[in-house]
Amino acid sequence: MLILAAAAPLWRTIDQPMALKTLVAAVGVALIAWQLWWFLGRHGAGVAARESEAGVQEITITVDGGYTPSRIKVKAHQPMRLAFHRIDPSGCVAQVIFPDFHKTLDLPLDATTSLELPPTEAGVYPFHCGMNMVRGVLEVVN
Ligand SMILES: [Cu+2]
Repeated sequence: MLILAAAAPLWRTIDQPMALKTLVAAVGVALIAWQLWWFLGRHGAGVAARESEAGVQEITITVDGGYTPSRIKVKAHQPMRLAFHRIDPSGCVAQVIFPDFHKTLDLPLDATTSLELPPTEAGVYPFHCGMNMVRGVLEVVN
């Protein structure tokens, strides 16, 4: 027959020092802040596209676990050509989507694929991978 020891409680509260509780809370807040910065923050001011002789703004974006640069600055009312150089074998980044331009581009591995976009108004135009996990921003400024 199984006899349960009634005297011993199943758990007991261990009172931790206030300093330890504060430290744990502070580390938690710091991790949340870091996570918000990592996922939502701006990482740098962005990289400006250079202009070709034909007046087309050009920039090459390396696709490797993310877009480098991930924030691209171009001038408004001028055509642009974005060249994506994909070296990441992950299927995640096999496509890049520009929702505001209704453009979807397939990116073959170890190749550079260019996307030409028409001159556009100033604004912030996000782009992302097929699953909306890897993101970048096209910043069009006057
Ligand atoms: Cu993805």
